[in-house]
Amino acid sequence: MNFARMFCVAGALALAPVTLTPLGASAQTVLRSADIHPDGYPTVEAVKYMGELVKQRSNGRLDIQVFNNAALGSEKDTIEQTRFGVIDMNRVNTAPFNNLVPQTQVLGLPFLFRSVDHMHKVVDGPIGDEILAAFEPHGLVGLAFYDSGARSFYTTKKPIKSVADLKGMKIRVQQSDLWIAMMKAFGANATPMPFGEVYSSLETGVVDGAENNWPSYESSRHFEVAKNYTLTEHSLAPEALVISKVSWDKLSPDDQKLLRQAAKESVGKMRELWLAREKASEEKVRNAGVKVLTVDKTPFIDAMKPVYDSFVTDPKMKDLVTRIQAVQ
Ligand code: BDP
Repeated sequence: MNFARMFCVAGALALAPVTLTPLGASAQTVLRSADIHPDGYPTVEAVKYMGELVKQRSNGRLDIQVFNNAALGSEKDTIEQTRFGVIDMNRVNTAPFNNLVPQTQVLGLPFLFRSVDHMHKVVDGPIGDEILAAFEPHGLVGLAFYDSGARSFYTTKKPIKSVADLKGMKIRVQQSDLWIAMMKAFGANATPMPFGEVYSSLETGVVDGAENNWPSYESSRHFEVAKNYTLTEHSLAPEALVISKVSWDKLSPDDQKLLRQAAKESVGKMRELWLAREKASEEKVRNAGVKVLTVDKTPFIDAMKPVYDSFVTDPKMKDLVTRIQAVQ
């Protein structure tokens, strides 16, 4: 009896913010969204596009304001702020979420996806939704995955022509244990740091190299100081778009639906922009004199066995990897 009553009270309280939040016809909710990339970068433009959709469909009641260029801080910091509702939304690569939401690690596993098409099929299907749902216990609601192309190594002095060349090199990585392990397995010394510190670290020799996709290599101007780009294409780790659970819970179920739908629709737009930007960025850096090297990927793939051995251990992770591999 008492339990039943407690349950009812708890249920009413849980519903209270949703039903009683005064999001009346005139109230306006502006969601602040963080991104480290500059204007024109596909992730930034995709979230702006999503903002247009929600504004239109809510008759101006809902809006999204993108604070890009790392105006709200580095990714690690903005993730924390988003968890606590200081920032409403965030677009970040999946790697900085790896330690917090272990299920996201699977998307960054080296050489797991056979192609971009394979990655799309996985993130667009039930596995993608399952990983998005895994953010929720950590104060975040996963809305969508965006493309991030393939990541490859770039170095300041010695070009990487084989796995052996990576031995002892200081390579900047994103702040994720999985990525640190990957560098170790390649024989390199992983140096985790925020993206904003990479240019000067390359320039001053704090690191010998880093790794990223064409658009980030270009927009960050890392190509000016690290001119050897080796097409290892070791990971297709996508970007994630999340909203704070605190902000989410203040929205009505209808508005939550509207946001989810607009986020999903922004994915198509993002992919279009991404394809064009990848080409343009590659052309720009090649014209700037970057040396692009191709390698036999087999030794790089083989070197990643210890990463799978230590990160794909528990049955759930194993099952996730098997299901991803089975997606045709
Ligand atoms: C870019 C991602 C960005 C990451 C950055 C990095 O879009 O979210 O911060 O790489 O390497 O490709 O830190």
